[in-house]
Amino acid sequence: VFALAACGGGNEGANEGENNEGEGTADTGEVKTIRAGIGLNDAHPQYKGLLRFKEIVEEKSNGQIVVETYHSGQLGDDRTMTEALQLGTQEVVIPSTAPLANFVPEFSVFDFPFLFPSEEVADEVLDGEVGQKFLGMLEPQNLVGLAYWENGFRQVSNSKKAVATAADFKGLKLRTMENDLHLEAFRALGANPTPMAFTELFTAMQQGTVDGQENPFATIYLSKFYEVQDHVSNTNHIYSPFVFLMSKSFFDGLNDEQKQIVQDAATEAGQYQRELNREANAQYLADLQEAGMTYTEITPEAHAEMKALVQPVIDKYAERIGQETVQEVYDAIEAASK
Ligand code: KDG
Repeated sequence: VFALAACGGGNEGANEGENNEGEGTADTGEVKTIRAGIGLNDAHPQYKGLLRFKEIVEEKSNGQIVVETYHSGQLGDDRTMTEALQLGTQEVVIPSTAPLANFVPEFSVFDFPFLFPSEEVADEVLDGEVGQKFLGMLEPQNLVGLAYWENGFRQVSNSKKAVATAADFKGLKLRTMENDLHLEAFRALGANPTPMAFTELFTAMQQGTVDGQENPFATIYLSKFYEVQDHVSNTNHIYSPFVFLMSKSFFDGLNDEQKQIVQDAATEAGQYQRELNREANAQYLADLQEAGMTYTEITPEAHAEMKALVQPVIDKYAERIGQETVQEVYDAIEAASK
């Protein structure tokens, strides 16, 4: 609707002699529209962060860039929306790194189980040199990575039994994100995993196609998974970053000032989103128990056992990605952990 509204306000129709109204606010005349989509719903900090992005961009661009926000997979799931960015039919999506690894395999490294020891270390690595290097790998895929946001530490929930040790994964039908490493890691733990888009997950749990899933407490609570799940454990098995992506063709069409505006807004809104995400985490866990789920804490010994079981999968993917690249990530984590 907005895309053409102010088109050519500067010169076109100049010979008609009555076209000067409305000039002055806009120097280029053209209003650009960003359609931004996410899979999570409008209660999630990810959507609140997206609203903040909208606010900043619209204000700083004096309305020259308009942001339309879509949640709950209204525009598709992570994979289809990312493809839409490549085609130039959508401008922004904020997927987890896991489905993004289907576009740039190196991103799998961020989904290595038990990689990041804390959110703060993840921030430092992702916002630092190494994280930026990975964002650069997106360009040949027609994608521009503007910032990392946070999905967070993932936790297993299910409708069958309390998961306390690795042995409890045996036979559990778990939905995973569409990512081979996730699939293999859950197989190594003894589970029976199925890849599926987030948009199909609630129904799959409701109908019993899967017994459970894994997502941060925020998602489990805000997506009301407690209505169809009985048990949750702090498996903390993977820290999921989000990547704020923009279509490269759209980004290239912005002038330098506009590029800076969207870059700064993605970063600033991301910091806000991370804060919101962390602040509420403890509360979400309490809310889940309040809603009737049993909560099982994983002991350090059980964590160590899980880690040993998935190590061969990590080794396999480290080989595939390239030891040197993986080592850079390990070194950055070590440096950030000091
Ligand atoms: O908006 C983000 C979602 O689309 C997705 O990335 C959430 O972690 C997620 C999942 O399990 O699919």
